[in-house]
Amino acid sequence: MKTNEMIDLEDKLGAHNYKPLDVVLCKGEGIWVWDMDGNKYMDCLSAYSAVNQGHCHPKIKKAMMDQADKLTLTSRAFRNDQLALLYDELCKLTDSHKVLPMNSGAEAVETVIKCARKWGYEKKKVEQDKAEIIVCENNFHGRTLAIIGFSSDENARENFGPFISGFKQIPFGDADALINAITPNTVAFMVEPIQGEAGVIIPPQGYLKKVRQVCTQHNILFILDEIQTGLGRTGKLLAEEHEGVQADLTLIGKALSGGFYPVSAVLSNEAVLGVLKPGQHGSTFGGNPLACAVARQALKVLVQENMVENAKTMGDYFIEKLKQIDCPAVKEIRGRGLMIAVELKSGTPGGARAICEKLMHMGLLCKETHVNTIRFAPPLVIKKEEVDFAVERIKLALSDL
Ligand code: IF1
Repeated sequence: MKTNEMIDLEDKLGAHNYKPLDVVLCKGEGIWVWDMDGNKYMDCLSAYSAVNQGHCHPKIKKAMMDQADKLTLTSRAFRNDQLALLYDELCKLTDSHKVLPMNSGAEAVETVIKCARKWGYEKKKVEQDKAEIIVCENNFHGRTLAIIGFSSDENARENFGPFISGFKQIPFGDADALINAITPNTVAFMVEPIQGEAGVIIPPQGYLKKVRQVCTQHNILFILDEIQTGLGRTGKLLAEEHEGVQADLTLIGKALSGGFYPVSAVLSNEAVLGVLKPGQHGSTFGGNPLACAVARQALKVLVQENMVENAKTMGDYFIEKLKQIDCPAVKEIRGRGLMIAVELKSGTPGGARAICEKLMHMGLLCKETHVNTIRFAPPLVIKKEEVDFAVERIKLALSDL
């Protein structure tokens, strides 16, 4: 089947809940992907940071194949020989004490909402059904009904109501706003260390430290959603390390499997996750041996191949080179590690999407977020000369603005 036939068939039979670039990919290796016509592209999205280790990493693939030959799924009615090893390796790597494995990021977010509420009623003695969780405006935590209920993105919420109550939004980056929003019923504050979908919004230095203190002071659970920022993306294993804070519950997903399989996890401790008793939460695939084997190897290669350090050095270099581009249409260039955004001035003809389409024709795949911001998030294995490849093309694509 030809490319345009594939596109037509996909558009005819598939729901249009995405507006993808018209590129039909069929192969991936490292930072490179190929389309059906043999054209090669640099992937500067990494499946929204789920492919931090690079496409089809051979060692993760081997771990998946080997495990697939042995045992893939048992349900949690029985134990398996991969789960405790993943727990042990995850806890050692992230200084956590208890893990709850799930599948998608949104499932991990739903899990943490349930745990925070249950902890609130049973430990903090909050009045039944009055638990409040504070989140930030312009958050992105997933697409379930509970989660979009506390989204500030109209497009993500419109006509999906009625929503679940018990959530309060405050401005991102403002610790005083958190203090003012707290009531005796507040059980948790959940936030992304850097807001991804909002356009790589980095909070003021000291924000995470301040909100950590406020949560401790008011006996409120501090929840960090590191599903996108975690596992090396910002140049640290977890973005919380930039401020030396530790959340009460940390969410990871995406690159936890290196893009081979949906794997997510809630990292916490006995004091919080201990509120869950048998039969009170779970999922068919959560913690399955195939997911655990893949996740264990995905974590190993991340560390053994120094991908976190590379994200830091290559990210600094990428941002430095981008800032040298002299383009009047650019409003701001920002990022941390290899989580980078170029924001165009509002009113730029064609907006960010037009630049993404131009870059596609130059062999670079990236994604706009909202109207004027382009995200650049290549796999963490990118080399210096490959950053030069990207910057050259970005400069060219911006040149006639
Ligand atoms: C889509 C966005 C990114 C996330 C954070 C939880 C989740 C995500 C910080 C939920 C997922 C994905 C979802 C995907 C596109 C992508 C995305 F554009 F939607 F917002 F990355 F920025 N917390 N983000 O970023 O994890 O359930 O998807 O496994 O929905 O289009 P999930």
